[in-house]
Amino acid sequence: MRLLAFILMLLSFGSQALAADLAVTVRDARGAPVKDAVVMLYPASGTPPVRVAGPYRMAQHNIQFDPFVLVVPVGATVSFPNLDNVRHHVYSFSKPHPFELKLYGHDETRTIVFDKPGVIALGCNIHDQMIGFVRVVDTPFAVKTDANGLAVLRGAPGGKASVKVWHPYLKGPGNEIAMPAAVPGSGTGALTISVDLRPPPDHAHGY
Ligand SMILES: [Cu+2]
Repeated sequence: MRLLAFILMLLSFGSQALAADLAVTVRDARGAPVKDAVVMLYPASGTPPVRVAGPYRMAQHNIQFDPFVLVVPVGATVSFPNLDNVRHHVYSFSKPHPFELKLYGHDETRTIVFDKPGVIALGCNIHDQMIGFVRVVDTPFAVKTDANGLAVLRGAPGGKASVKVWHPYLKGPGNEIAMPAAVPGSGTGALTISVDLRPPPDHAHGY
């Protein structure tokens, strides 16, 4: 019994020592924080499967998509509730999952299952100023930056990794950049990434 307890203690110590957090700050070329960037971590030792939990929701509210960027794991079911008193007609031409939700009104909702990783750019046929994105990720370590440009990836295995940063207006192939990173064996590591952004597109012409 004592031996078992000892082994369990070792195991729990071991798993704690091997996982850590990585605090990633994303800044633009002028050093200002970049919000709504999606930071994704891929451990060199292998990426664990994503966990689909939810609920995942992309609302239409005040004639805008809310949130502007939604991060979901591959396989997620996303609802698109209309909280406005006007009708919306949500669509996407994006390759991973083109779709169209024909005109629907207040308090109605529709759901879509996103079964491939990638970027889903959203628009509304009625309101050109409505722009939103669903970033479908294939790693459990993916977080959107907050107003301070900060995304904390929690419980990642220590060791070498690759970090990708995506933002809808980031200059780079697929609006994304990738770089090597190291996750510490315990505690919290820190990484600052600088990105170049394009100005947002002219909303009057849609996306
Ligand atoms: Cu609309």
